[in-house]
Amino acid sequence: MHRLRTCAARLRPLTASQAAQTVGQQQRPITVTSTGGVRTFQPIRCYTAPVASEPFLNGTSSNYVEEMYYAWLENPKSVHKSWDVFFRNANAGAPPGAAYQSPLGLTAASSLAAPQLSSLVGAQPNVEKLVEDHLAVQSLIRAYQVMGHHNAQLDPLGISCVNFDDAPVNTGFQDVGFYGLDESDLDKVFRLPTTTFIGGSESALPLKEIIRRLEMSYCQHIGVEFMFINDLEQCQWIRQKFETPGVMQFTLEEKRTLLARMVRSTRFEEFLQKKWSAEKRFGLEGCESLIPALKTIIDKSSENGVENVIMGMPHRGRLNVLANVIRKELEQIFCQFDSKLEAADEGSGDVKYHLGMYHRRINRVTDRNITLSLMANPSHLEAVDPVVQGKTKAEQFYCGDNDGNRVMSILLHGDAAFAGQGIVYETFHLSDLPSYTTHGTVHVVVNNQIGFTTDPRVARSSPYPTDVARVVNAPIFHVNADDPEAVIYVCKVAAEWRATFHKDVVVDLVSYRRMGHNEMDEPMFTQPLMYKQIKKQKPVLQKYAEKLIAEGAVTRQEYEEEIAKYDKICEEAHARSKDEKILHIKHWLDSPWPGFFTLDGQPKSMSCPSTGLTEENLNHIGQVASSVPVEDFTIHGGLSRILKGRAEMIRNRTVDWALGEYMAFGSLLKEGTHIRLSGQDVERGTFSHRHHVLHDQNVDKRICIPMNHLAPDQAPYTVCNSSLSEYGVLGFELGFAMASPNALILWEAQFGDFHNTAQCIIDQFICPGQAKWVRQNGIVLLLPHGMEGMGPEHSSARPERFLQMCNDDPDVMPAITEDFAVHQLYDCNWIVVNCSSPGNYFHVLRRQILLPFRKPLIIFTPKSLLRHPEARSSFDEMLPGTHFQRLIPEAGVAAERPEEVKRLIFCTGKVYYELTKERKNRGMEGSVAIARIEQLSPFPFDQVKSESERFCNADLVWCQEEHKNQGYYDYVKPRIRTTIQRAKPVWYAGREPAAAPATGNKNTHLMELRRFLDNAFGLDAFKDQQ
Ligand SMILES: Cc1ncc(C[n+]2csc(CCOP(=O)(O)OP(=O)(O)O)c2C)c(N)n1
Ligand SMILES: [Mg+2]
Repeated sequence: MHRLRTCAARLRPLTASQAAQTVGQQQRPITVTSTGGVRTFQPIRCYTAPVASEPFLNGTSSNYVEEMYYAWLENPKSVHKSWDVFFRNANAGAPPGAAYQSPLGLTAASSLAAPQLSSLVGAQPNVEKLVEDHLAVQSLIRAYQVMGHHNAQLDPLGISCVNFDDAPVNTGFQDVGFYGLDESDLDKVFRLPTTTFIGGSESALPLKEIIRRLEMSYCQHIGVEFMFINDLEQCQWIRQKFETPGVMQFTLEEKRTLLARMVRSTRFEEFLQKKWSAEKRFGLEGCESLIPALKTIIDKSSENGVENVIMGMPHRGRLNVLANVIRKELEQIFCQFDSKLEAADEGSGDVKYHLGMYHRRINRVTDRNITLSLMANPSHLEAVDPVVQGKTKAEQFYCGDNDGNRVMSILLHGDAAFAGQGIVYETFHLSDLPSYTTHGTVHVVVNNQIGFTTDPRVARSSPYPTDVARVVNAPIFHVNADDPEAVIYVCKVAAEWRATFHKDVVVDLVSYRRMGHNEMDEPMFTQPLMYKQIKKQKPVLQKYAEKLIAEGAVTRQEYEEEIAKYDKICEEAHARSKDEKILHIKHWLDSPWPGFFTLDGQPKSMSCPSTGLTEENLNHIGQVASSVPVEDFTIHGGLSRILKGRAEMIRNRTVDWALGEYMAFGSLLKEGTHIRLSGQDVERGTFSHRHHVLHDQNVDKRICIPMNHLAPDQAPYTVCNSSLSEYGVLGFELGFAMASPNALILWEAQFGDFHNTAQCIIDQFICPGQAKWVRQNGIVLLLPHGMEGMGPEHSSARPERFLQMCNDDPDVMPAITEDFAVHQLYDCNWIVVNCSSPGNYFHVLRRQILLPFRKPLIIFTPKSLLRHPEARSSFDEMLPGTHFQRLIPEAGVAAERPEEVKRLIFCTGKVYYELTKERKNRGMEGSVAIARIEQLSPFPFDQVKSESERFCNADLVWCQEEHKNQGYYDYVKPRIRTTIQRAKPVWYAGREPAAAPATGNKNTHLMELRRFLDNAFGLDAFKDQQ
């Protein structure tokens, strides 16, 4: 082995510097004219090792020679005789230029008898020409591998507008001149490089055959895009899959299964069209091979050990996928077309082509159990992508599937959406991150070459709709969807790729859309020529059936029977569907939580136990929070001080914000609840207060997460800095939270205002998710918020937006029952809180898990309060028996003689501290009471009522630091008014309405603060408004 390397190394050209030293030895370049133009070769006589000083060796050719050399070492007969002689001489130490000898016995006479061999030696020992031609062939092979897909016949309509601009593809017989070859070379035999598999068991082929085989591999109905992948093993793997002669052979059984699947796919759409021709269904016509494609990916993956497949897809073909891939009962699908169907579940429900589904069944091909789920999704194209990934990650995490061998995701896309939606890119960028990878997703694009009414020519700037996948080096298999066997083949390869490399892969089904965007649309308005062609297009099922009948794989009768069989299944299901009178959305759940609810889907109780902890427990968690639980670990000096500070607080039985969070997380972990905190820079915390991951100052990548050193039987704590994405990462965490109710999943925005780049996840999933899809979710959003003079950015987490989307009625006073607080939570669509103390933050986090149901929780979190000396809580507020306080009533001087209080100020969050300071400065502790509404929604009607009744002679003020058209005012005012039966006005003290969330000028900020504090404490301030 060593000898081989040394000898091969001696054959390498010099480096540039070495060449410079020996430049004097160089000879004049040789110029060769060929059909491809003029080529110049430098006869580099500058090798230090005399044996390698051959005129034909330059940088590129030496690679070729090296390859020959290895082949020769393995078997001297595998190379041409001339090489054999050359290597023998070189090995024997022949002087420069002398290693080559014209091989004896290969004369012009023998060349007549063996035309192929003669071509190598040719008219004589023109070794340069020999190497040149071999290199040319190598380049030609490479050209096919790189660009063969440009010439593949991918478009069933033959009108593809994929534009490769200035990238001409020089392949085929007619273009050999480009490589310096000519027609007379077509019959010459060339040795194949190791970077191709077209030879099968042959190591050399005539040029003509090389081209034919390359055309077969790269320019038929499959276009393989992979040469951008910078991993040799992966490239070789793909080459082997597509180049090996005869790889695309199908057994008779496989062909018949494929035909049966095509029958189901096609006849399902036809059945729906026949029965409900005026209903939208976003049919699959024109891309019917999607169904066998997905089934193949699933079969293959099941064969490779996958037990759970989580899928996300848009509207196109969704009903077909539900029926024929997930195997939802047909009557359940058909009954949804009945407009008289009554909804059995509370909530809005959703249209049929958005609902999700979960099904466990036996895979008929592998005879193994497989769970298939299709995630419910909104109309917003591609929004479900990160959600699917998060759910997949969670399923992998909870079953200990560290490499994604048992759980996988499949994502379907439309061509326009895949290219146009940025979330696709964000999702791809999660695919290889340690805390976010799902170990490879198979992406399938239904590329019908149109998006609604828009041509790809104006819908994207890249040649293919799939180019976005190149950023993660995912191979892309384009395939003509009118060739079902080619489709099945690429799907097999895609599934194998995922199982082998655990990386993403894309299948691009190049197809067409037979109808309009939906079945009522007229496509000829906008795509007249395309649709003229489509009208002429023979349906793929018909084409494939005719092919198989012609081959004798099936008889016409068998084919017709298959159709009749499926039509009968549909008819019978349709008859049964008429008995369905009620639509249960819960039958369309994509993520059931068995065991968490009662059998009929209700919470097991309607109460929430105390969220407090024992003193011992608080002390224990506090100690972990203020220490480094591993040996020989050097932390930063600044961090040592922080930990000392924590220890001091624990000794004093108090917590600040970071410790409050620690207590909540630590205790839940000890109780067996998994916690995952994700977002940008969450490990340390944007404001450097959290420090959940410690870094050894001396050892690279050595980290310690103390929260994972709490107890041997604790649940794991995952804290992970995310990519710089909100839409993708929030979607991911939402998906993660779907998998299990026994986990606290939190996403933290760097600053609260950044949540708006994830607005789609908030608006379409988090806010209405349960109403649309009867699916609960306990995700927590931590949104730093506060007007601290930092300018219009970074100040507001836009509480007004969250509050505007709460489903409680501002004008109806609810009946106050004993378990009102929990009932209210059960009925709401999400919980919105703004805690003013670390103790209350601690409680609300724990309550999130101790509640018998799950609701999204939005927490506006503080910035300056993280270090505010007054924003601390005593252990006393966190002991057993204590709870989250929805409203923190006035407990100071004003509470002693409430009837003498002139003003009751309601507020929330940080402004409380500004108000108490101002009240103290003004000496108004006895005349002004301040109550904090900690849980904004659902609104604590009961507690606001008792607080306002307690201070019965006080006027009422809502005070906020946000601008009037922002913040909480519009939400709280009508609710306070409803509570007090509109007996009094609710005055406003806060900033004036404004377009921006905050001023960029510090002085203006302070002036505004002064002004609204004056209003809040000026007992005559609202006289004029009365
Ligand atoms: C984010 C988003 N923007 C716009 C739309 C409206 N819309 C619905 S389908 C569609 C065209 C989708 O084209 P493509 O992705 O190619 O899927 P196809 O319908 O062709 O299968 C558009 C623009 C949407 N649903 N989501
Ligand atoms: Mg499309």
